[in-house]
Amino acid sequence: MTNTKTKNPQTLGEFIIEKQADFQYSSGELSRLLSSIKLAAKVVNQQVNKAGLVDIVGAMGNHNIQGEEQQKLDVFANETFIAALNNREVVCGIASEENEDYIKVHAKDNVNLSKYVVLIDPLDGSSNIDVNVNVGTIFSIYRRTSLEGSVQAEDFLQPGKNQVAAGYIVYGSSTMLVYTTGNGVNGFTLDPSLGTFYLSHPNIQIPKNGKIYSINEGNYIKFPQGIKKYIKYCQEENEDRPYTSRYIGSLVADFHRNLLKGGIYIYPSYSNAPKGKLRLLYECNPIALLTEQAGGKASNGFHRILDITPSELHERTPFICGSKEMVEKVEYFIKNAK
Ligand code: P6P
Repeated sequence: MTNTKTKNPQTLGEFIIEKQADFQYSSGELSRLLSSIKLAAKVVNQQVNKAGLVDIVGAMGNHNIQGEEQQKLDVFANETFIAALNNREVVCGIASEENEDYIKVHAKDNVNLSKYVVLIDPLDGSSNIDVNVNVGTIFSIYRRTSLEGSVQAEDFLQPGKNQVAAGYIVYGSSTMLVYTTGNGVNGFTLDPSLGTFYLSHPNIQIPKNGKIYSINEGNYIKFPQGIKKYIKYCQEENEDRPYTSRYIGSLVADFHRNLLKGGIYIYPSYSNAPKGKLRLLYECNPIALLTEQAGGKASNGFHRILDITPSELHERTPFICGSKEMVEKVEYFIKNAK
């Protein structure tokens, strides 16, 4: 006797279609865009999951525009997401951490009516691939601002508050796709046997406070005074402290854990990285939108990340994001550092 009470969990495809109604005058274009990201996520997941078995691990010998040695899986992920977005003509432009300049997507009949641009970090944390640590893909979607013709730089250089959607895929013990279109944050877990993402974490809310702090303490001596004081605050025997230090070296994995359990991720500016290390457009802005949609906070220590107007595609920013009260505590220490 099957238990008719247990409703099948909703698939990502069903959810995207159902939520399409959230968009006034929705033409279904954003739904098709999100579906192409879903497809690329499955293809990349397949390769990430067998990275140790096929000749796809290990540096390709090339260096990306960041000067970072490109792991083969980086290149594969980048090409997979670009192809998925290109082939369905759902975007007019694509920017990627792996590409120096943005890509103009030309429709077959040269009339590209798509109104969206996508920015991606195709495989964040990729230096962890060959040691089997979680990696992730981060994506950010805007409506173009230029009115006609090919996509322009201005379409990508928008403040993060203009994003129409943002999310990530975390390839880990299970593979999850977490995203927002401005109406809350929802998480979907891939059933690899069916190749289907199912709604597993509806309406995610990050706890207002937490006991996990994520920062590369190896750089402690170079940190600004306020950050040093906050780290010492986390380690004090007092009230609800000491906190737990958890740092994987993969933003998506560290953020995902803090989103579900409460916590804070910090990549500050310091002597070696005067503007921090993380990229504003395709790492910090999408994660900041998810953070705020889940009830948390994301700043550069002084200003809301989503209010920053970028001046260049690959610009960096100091990044502090997670549980609201923890971010506010760091901001307090930064502002009152002697
Ligand atoms: P570090 C990965 O390269 C990344 O962009 C983030 O995913 C990660 O949190 C951070 O850099 C790690 O940087 O300097 O601590 O190794």
